[in-house]
Amino acid sequence: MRLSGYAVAITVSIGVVLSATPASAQLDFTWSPVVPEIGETVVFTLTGVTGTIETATWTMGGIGCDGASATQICGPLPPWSGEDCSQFSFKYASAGPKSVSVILDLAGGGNDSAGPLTVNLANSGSCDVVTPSISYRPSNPDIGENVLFTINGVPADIDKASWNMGAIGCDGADPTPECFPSLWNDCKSQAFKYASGGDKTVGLTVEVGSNTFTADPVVLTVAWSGSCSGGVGCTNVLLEPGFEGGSGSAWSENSSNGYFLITMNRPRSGSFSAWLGGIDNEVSSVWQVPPIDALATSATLSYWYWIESEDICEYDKGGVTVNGLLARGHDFDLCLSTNTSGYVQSEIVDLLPYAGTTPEILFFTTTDSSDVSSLYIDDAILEVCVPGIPGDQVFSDGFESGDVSAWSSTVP
Ligand SMILES: [Ca+2]
Ligand SMILES: [Ca+2]
Repeated sequence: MRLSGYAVAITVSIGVVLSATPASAQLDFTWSPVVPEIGETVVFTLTGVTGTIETATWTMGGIGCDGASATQICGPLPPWSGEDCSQFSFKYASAGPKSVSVILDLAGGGNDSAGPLTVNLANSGSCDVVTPSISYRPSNPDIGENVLFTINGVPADIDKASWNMGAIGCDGADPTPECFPSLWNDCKSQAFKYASGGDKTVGLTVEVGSNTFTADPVVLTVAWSGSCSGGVGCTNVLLEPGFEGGSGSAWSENSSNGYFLITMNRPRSGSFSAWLGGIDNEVSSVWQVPPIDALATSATLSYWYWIESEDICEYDKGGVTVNGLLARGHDFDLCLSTNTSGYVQSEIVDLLPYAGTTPEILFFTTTDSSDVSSLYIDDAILEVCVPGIPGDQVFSDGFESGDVSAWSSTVP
């Protein structure tokens, strides 16, 4: 009897420990990383859960990236259905202390809570998604030709861009240039001239906030033609290519409704861009007549554009004309399905056939009577390359030897 009695007593005391102690004293949570950055994924993990979670209601102490609510409920409804609510991820949109607590509804009607605990967010990081990638043009450069590399996928300001061009450049140029932003340079592009031909693997890391992001390397092939010593010099012959002079400056403009077209509405660089369209029944145009040197070995126009339209296709148009002729491939339908949701870089217009002239380069839109469309233009480049060697050698590119292919490019 006494032995039996002891046994009963032990059983009861164990039972008290396991089930009679209030569960709320046991529920807790941890998070990782301990001191997260803005925009960094913070994983909260519940410990001491004493049943099956039906819903977990988190009070985050601050809103999340993309406006995520400061109250988050993990439960049986989408998008949570089927998820294990013992873990929960969140990205904070701001720095400083966040008072975090959680309330659980448990299967069978019980509930439990933990917190508040303070999560201290570091004053660094960003909600901006940073996925840098590299593009470049021209696609098949020669030795000594200017290659323009562009960083895509980094909407935030870059604090530093570190390149590895994969080979030495002309004049012994460092193959690992670094760019720190200035008033004139946002570091989102980098020019380089290769001193040799062959395949070059180009790498890039960018620093945004205190984070470093690495782009996937790209391989470009430099043709074994051309040379650094040829002394080809290239310049952008457009004045105010970023429209930073505002209206009434280097660009001529005309709006059928009498609007100023160079505005501060949607700059890609600096403060200004050209805003064409933007109202119904409008014909907008901006233009320049830049000189293209008679000795040019290349003359290429490119620009950044943003299509924003509420219309269906076929009614609102935009594009580029050269001396009044539509540039092939640069005539845009401005409509819902061609919206670019931001600036994109154009293809190149080959203007070498205009060497020795001052062609009129014109950007335009026309809109009809309903459903408005806009075409924004910024950062136009008409890069004209001219040999920088004495006059008696300027035809050494083959013009005099009968190879006229470089001089007879198709008219846009
Ligand atoms: Ca600009
Ligand atoms: Ca329209």
